[in-house]
Amino acid sequence: MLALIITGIIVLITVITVQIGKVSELGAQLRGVAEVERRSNERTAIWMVIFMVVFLVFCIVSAWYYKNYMLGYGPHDSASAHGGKLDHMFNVTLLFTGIVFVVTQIFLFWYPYKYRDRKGVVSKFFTHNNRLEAIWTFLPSIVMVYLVVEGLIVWLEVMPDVDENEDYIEIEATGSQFLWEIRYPGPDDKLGTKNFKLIDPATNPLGQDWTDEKNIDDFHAIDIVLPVDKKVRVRITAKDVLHNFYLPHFRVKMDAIPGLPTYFIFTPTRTTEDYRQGLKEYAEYHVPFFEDEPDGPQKWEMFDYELACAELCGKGHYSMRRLVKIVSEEEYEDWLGQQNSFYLTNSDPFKGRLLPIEAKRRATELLSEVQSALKAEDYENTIRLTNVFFETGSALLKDDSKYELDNIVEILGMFANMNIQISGHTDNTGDALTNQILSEERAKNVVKYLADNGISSARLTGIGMGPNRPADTNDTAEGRQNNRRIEMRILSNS
Ligand SMILES: [Cu+2]
Repeated sequence: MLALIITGIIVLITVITVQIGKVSELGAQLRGVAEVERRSNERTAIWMVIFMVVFLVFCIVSAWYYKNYMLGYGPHDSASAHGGKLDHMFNVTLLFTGIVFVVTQIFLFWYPYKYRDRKGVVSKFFTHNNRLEAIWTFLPSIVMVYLVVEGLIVWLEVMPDVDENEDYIEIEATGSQFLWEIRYPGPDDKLGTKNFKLIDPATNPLGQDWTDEKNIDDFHAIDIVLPVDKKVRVRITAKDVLHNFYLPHFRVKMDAIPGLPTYFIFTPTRTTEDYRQGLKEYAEYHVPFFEDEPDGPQKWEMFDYELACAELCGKGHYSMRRLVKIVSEEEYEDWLGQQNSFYLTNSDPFKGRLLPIEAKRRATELLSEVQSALKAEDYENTIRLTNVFFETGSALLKDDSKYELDNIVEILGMFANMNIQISGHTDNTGDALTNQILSEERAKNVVKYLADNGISSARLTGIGMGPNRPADTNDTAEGRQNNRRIEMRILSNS
């Protein structure tokens, strides 16, 4: 029905237009063609001027009206150290192009009016004018040179890479259809190497090379969390097609290209909370965030910085959103403390054991334990070797015990006159004699490892204590676990 009515209206309008055309044709015949043409020219010329005025007023008023929606205006202040410079560049460019736009529009419509067909008035023709040539060559060149030079200066300020010894945080963003994977370097502050051949969507989505120690503590994050006022270098890459790493509030935008890592360096200068307080000043942020919850939180309270993909990368392109949270240094440290290494949580063959990278830290710890044991009277302090592991029910050392044992070898090298005793302990479950033998064998194997690694056997004693010296209760699983242990005691150091 509606289609029928619309068709009817269109037919009617066509008929009316044709009829009006016929009437004016008849009128023209009556008044004379020349007169009709003159009137038509006059009308068109006036309409051109009217259109120009309305159009320019519309452009300027709408730009002014919508300015708070543009980056760099109203609530959309830059939240990064370099952002202001880019905003300034955009404004300078807008100023020049704006002037050129307005002036050309005026000329475009004013001249058809001024030089409309009038009786007895003839246009002036000239073939060449040096002054005009000079003006329209030099003026644009000066403006262009200014824009290019200023642009280059800003580029050189914003884009240089970080210095090796500078204080900065490096994170990595990998784009893929359709999500951003964010990787942090973990406690060692270093991102591990990757190899695309190692990518396994389930267990190793980024293709991290687990033989690189730097990878062990790297963690993956859902949101980007960063401390305020700290330089950040983002490694940007992609796994499938072209994406674009875009942080509008920080004026950060860089292509993510498969096989060609790019980067962007920026310093966030305003925390999320601070930015929210800024938005609070604007009426358009004083509306409910959820339309159906008039008493719910307001728009400014719910604001979050965001990461988007600014490359039309496929059907799910819109879903590549991640939140960016800028927090204080303390909040950042807190958050870091809650993150778990991807390796440990997803593909950990060490499960709860010492990792090579932690073993290094343990070396310092062990050394300080030895030093405080040396200070104690009669070397009373025994040192528990928490990272010596055996196969279940066996005296066979596990491979990953070597880190702790190598640390002891090193310490015995440092204290060349130190003699030690290694004792094995068990819990009280099972047969007492078996336990006694097991503890002896375990202590012996530790001693053997140390001797095999260059420590004179004269400096080493190994004894088995069985369950006779419990360190904890034997009534709980945890207590028994504590009782099954290897200890080291310093016998002499002279
Ligand atoms: Cu994308």
